[in-house]
Order: sequence, then structure tokens, then C-alpha cells
Amino acid sequence: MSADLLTADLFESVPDLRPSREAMADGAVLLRGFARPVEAELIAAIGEIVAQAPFRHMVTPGGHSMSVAMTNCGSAGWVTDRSGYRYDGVDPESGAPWPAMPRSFRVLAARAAAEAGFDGFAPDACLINRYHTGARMSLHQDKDEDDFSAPIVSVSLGLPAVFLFGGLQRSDKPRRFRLEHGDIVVWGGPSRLFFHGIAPLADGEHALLGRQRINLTFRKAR
Ligand code: MD6
Ligand code: FE
Repeated sequence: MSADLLTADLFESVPDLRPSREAMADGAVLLRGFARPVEAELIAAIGEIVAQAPFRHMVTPGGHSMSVAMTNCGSAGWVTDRSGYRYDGVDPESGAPWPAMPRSFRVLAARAAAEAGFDGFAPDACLINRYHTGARMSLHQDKDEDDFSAPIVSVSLGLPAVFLFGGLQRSDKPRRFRLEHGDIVVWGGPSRLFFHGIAPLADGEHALLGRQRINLTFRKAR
């Protein structure tokens, strides 16, 4: 076995030995455990949001129901239906505006962005993704936003997942990064439009969130 493989095994099985900060690409950085100090506030706030705007399986323009369940908070919510992808200020299920973005969310996203070199990040959209066992996100680009100069800040909670991180072409072979509870990916600049996805979620039990992974993706949509 090569030294590389041995090192990969070691780092995956002993999370505490992995670096707290890892460059993923030019413009993309993984901040391990950055959200841990505020995990309880985040989880409580997610509960309040979901009580107003429940998770739902949205339908793609091609007519497929997504395996990931979604909701939003903030003035712009990402939605998909048969007519396409868009940001909408209103929850199509209720006709009401999406729940406001909690201050704890905005503060965390801005601090993580600043840590990665993006000062003044002021997200107006927070997409909340919920993965149960087997749920996955196929390779895609985030390109429904008006302004690609702002980064995206992505917070992982609950069960670990394998993040697939490709390049500017769909055919670029993705690299795999394990994202654990509390990890944040900040991503902008030259890699802002890289293809990426999430491999099917493995079953497990998380001490705070049970058998699920929740991802918060903060964006400046408008
Ligand atoms: C997820 N994340 O982590 C899905 N997109 O569940 C994304 O699709 C994503 O994490 C853009 C930037 C960061 C992300
Ligand atoms: Fe994405």
C-alpha cells in the first residue's frame, strides 16, 4: 500500500489529527469544527425555522423528486419546481415569506467568510438541506445567484458526509472531502463555479441530530 493511502486512512479514522484548516482549491477552504461552539444555538434555530417552513422534497425541472429535503430562511429562498430553479422571497408551500435569518446564522457565516479572507459577507439566503440515509446531491454548480463575487458559506451538522469537489467542467474528476459535524466550507473566487455534490449518506447515529445530516448553505443571492 502506498504511503498516501496509509495517510488517508489514518486521517479519516482519527479526526482529531486532521488539520483545523485545509485549502481545498484556490478560493475554497475547509474550516474544521468552526461551528462547534454555537451548535446548540444553530440546532434550536433550525427547529424554529422548520416549524414555520417544514422540510419538503422539491421537484427538479426534469420532474424528479430530490432525495434531499429542503427549506430556507432569509429574504431569498432557493426553490426548484417543474418551471426551473430560482430564488423566491415566498415559500411556495405556504405563500408566506421565508422565516427571517437568525442573527446567530448571519454572525457565524460572516465570521467564517472573514476567516477565509472574504470580509463583509452579508448573506440574504440560507438554504437548509436535510439528508437521511442514502440521500445524495448529484454534481452541480451554484449559479442561480446574481453576484458570483460573494463566497458561499456551507455549514455541516449531524452525520458525516463525503463532499465531491470537481472543477469547472462536469467531466473533471471530483476529489473527496469528509465533512463532519461543525465543519464549514467557505468557497469563492476562482472555484466559485466548480462542480460539486454529496455522495449517498451512510447510515449512522449522531449524538445531537440522530440519523441525519443537516447542511446550511449561505449565499448572497441578490
Ligand atoms: C451540502 N452543499 O453540503 C450541499 N454548494 O449538503 C452544496 O451544494 C454547496 O456545500 C455550494 C457551496 C458549498 C456547498
Ligand atoms: Fe451547491
